[in-house]
Amino acid sequence: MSAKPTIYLKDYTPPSFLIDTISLRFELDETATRVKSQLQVRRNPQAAVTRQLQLHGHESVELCEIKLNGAHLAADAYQREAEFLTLLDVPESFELEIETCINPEANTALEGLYLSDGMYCTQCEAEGFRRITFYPDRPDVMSVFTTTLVADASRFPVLLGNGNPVQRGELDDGRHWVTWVDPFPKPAYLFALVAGDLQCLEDQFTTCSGRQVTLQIYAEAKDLEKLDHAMTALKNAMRWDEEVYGREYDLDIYMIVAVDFFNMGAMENKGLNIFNTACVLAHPRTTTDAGFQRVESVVAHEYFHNWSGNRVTCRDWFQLSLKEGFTVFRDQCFSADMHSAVVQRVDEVGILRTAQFAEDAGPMAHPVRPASFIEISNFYTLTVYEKGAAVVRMLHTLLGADVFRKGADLYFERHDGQAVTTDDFVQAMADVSGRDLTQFKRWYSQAGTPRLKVSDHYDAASQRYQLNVQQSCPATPEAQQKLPFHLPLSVGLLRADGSSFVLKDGKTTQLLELTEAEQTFVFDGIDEAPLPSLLRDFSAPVKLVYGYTDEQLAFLLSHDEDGFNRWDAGQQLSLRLVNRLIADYQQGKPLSLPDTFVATWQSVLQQAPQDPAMAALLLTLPSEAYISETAEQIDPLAIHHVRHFMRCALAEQLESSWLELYRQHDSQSGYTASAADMARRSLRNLCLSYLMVLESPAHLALAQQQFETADNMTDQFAALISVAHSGFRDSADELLAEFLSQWQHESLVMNQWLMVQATDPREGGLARVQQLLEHPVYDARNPNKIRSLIGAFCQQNAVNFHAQDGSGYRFLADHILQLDAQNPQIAARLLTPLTRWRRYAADRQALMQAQLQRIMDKGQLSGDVYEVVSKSLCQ
Ligand code: 7MF
Ligand code: ZN
Repeated sequence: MSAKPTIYLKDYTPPSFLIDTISLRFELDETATRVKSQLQVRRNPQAAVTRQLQLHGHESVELCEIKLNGAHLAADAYQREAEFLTLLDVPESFELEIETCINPEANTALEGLYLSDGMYCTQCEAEGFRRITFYPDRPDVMSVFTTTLVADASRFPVLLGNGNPVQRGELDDGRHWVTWVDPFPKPAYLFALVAGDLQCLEDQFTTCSGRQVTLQIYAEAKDLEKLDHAMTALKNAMRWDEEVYGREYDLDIYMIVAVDFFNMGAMENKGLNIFNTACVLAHPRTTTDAGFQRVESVVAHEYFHNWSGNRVTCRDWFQLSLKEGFTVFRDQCFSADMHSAVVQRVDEVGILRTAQFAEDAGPMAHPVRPASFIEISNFYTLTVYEKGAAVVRMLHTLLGADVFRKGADLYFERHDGQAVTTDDFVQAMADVSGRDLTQFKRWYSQAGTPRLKVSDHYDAASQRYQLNVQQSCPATPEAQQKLPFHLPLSVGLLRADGSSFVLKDGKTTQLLELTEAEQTFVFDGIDEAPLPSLLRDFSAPVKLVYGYTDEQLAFLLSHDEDGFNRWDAGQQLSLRLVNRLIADYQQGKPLSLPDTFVATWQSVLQQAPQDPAMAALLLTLPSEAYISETAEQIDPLAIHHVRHFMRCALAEQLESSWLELYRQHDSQSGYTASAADMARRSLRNLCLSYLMVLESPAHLALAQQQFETADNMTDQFAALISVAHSGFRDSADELLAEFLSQWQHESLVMNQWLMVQATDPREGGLARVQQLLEHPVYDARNPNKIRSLIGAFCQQNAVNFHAQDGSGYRFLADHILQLDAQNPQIAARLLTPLTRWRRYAADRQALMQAQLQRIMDKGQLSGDVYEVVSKSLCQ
């Protein structure tokens, strides 16, 4: 049982005291770091009068000394509880001095101050600062921070803090110190420090108003050569925010530090971002194209937070999507501008429609602005991030780009330096547009994925076409009944020749606004029966149902002018076939592919050279995860078997086309990271993956040759995975061994090596993973390793994880129990696949529930794991 109480949004009250300034001095030591903090405190005129000051403080923090206005506090003047330090009687305004002692080496949770590979770093979002010192650790308390770091000069030559360095010096004992001042008031979650033996790549950026900003990216010396891509991404992001949002950077220096031990992707600490090495290091030899793109988008995301998150921050953690949803929307638009907009959209909708929709249908479902939580770190979710971004995107679509920009300007201007709410964000949009967005705000308060049921009617005599749309939303833990949403439904109408009708305002895409549970939209002057193209560019995060025939989907696939819908038509067409084949498989019938389906693929293959990026998307079958999300009940074995069967049949029947395309898309000259080259590689490697399922020695030789001769990780890794997951066992083992010896000193490459093996669908997966847990490249304390091995096995190896004997579930539960004492955030995140037990048949349900119960019965759980397990069991 967890003793942690549930926190409710409705209970929010402003802070009783404000902290105008905080001055921190860290005497860094592996096991006993001394932290002196000096606070200027005053009562909040906006809050109810009280003489009690309650400060947060984690139980691991030792209180050494406390002084008020220079005088030691008597022991009966304060109370120390597990999570708090309460001063019982304080004046209106005063100076508070606190000295604490903490142990970075013992910090395996990686929250607060800890050691990553011998270097000091911090992670304070959301509630890590209370593991450093006693403080009102809530985002609506904003203060000007001054930080002094003191450490051994030879082992920790680099000492970094937020803001600008203002003073430095040396002590007699071989230690040195640096003082940093951040002039912008900020909440404690944006505090950071780093101390280590680091090298940096430095560059300059001239802002739109002509100010010079120094850019520095720090890493261990061996990784210095992997920082160029992040630097380019940073400069592109800075320019983009100036051009698209009119937002300029505000300090003289912007630093990024790469660390190996990190619970998440990255963190936007003011002026001092800290990044997981996996999200900042990139080099063609060691990083795949997907890795390059991740680095670019994470660098941009953290940079964009400087305005959407730091200058304007969250009032409380229920408002998390205020900064995260908006910032994800911003980084999505940035990536779309840097690369192919359709490919970017397909990728982001893929995440939303598989993982977020699944979350919205499970026991942890919550609104974009949750109403309650036990542990806030469990709410850094796809709903807050991805659905939150989709909600901001809908405002952009409803208001148009120009009005949206004016709304963003007003929001930043009105709330600069404040901690605000999602209502404030929407209000700025309402004020500039003159529109009433009250109903729209239901997107923030109602969970669940709405369903749109669309039907139509065409009357040739009156040339009138009508679309009828009904919306509904399933019950979720917080609410049985849902009110209708206000949402943009973008539609086009196709003629028989494939062209789009010109609709309102001379445009071929019309924006319909849904507000009612049922609505009918009328189109006049439609001179032939049209085929509707619905929800273009995925204009709202909903499940759309319309009775297309297979022929109509194939028509959209070849003719729709909306790239996203063209791709989606192909996906829906494949999905239907998948479902028919799953039914056949379950009834023991033989499987076969209809000729029409193969013919459709043949024609996509023929046109592939015209747009390789799009072709690579179109020629990829719906993922097992997406098939699972859309299934009535998930049968992991059937899904895997059917998808594999389809890949084999398509490979066999179109073998010469795959081979020809593979050969055509060979790189002519060396590697480049251009969009065209990435598209070429993705199509070529897709061809290889189809060829390899045929298990022919000739194709194996092709893959082996690609593995040996590749000058970049994208091609080498694609060859590796295609062989490693094939029936050629000996060749698979050989290549895996060769890859290991080639890259054993590259930690991030070894994550990929672990992942290939963890996701291998062939029999005996669990045993292989268990062996790898003992391998020298594995490190049970490093979150990246845990995710690459245990996480990948449980989330991307459905056939093995869902083994009928329940061994996969037991394995996961064993590791959660072990991990919870070490790193509760990672333990809770790893739980996700077990929480989905209701989606499976009774036998698997029982096995999954039994493991959840076993975790629950352990007792002494962290709040993180307790919240997820208890909610999963009671729903
Ligand atoms: C791009 O949001 C998109 C999302 C919190 C940590 C980074 O900037 C962040 C941090 C989590 C989950 C996803 C992301 C982040 C975090 C993230 C990173 C890059 N404020 Br938890
Ligand atoms: Zn973020």
